[in-house]
Amino acid sequence: MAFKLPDLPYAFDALEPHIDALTMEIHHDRHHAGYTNNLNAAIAGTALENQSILDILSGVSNHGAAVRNNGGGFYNHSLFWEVMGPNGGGTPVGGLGDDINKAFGSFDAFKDEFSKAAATRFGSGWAWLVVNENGLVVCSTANQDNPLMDLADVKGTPILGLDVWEHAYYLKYQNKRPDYISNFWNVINWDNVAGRYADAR
Ligand code: MN3
Repeated sequence: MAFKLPDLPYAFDALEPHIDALTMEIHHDRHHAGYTNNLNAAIAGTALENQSILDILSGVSNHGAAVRNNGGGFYNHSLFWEVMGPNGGGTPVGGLGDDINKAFGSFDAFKDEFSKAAATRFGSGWAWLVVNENGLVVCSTANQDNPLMDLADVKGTPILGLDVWEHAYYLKYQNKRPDYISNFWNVINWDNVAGRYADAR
């Protein structure tokens, strides 16, 4: 198997009450497992078996829909689990906090822009904070696309991502996506995001 489903780095109930344990279990053990298995099936016996996920995504326009959807799903969820955690929330400190203030005016202004990107993504997709040649930028993508893909409208290195597929919140929040988005801020692991920012620069 080329790619392996990463373990969830905390217990299913670690993000309660903001994200419920059953949603986390189904999301990781079924959805993320499914993307991983389907990615491996899509690349089996091809040259992509020997490529990193970053190389596959950066050339994804050359591959089929199965690689695009499942390669994105594999990568996006691997990032998503890590940028959240128990005892999360608050605001980023150090260089990332300073640069968010510079790029967006304030942390609250950044929060509004990111939340709006998540709320207005029609249907299934993701909201992102990325680093690119313009600095820190907020964007969103449809389905399992992401800013690492050569076909993305806004390209860059994602350092924070929010899954706004209904499977990410429907059990607890039903149709109230804005409530899920506002509670996401309570579970962000800013140390992980700051580490990704340092690596990306
Ligand atoms: Mn998902």
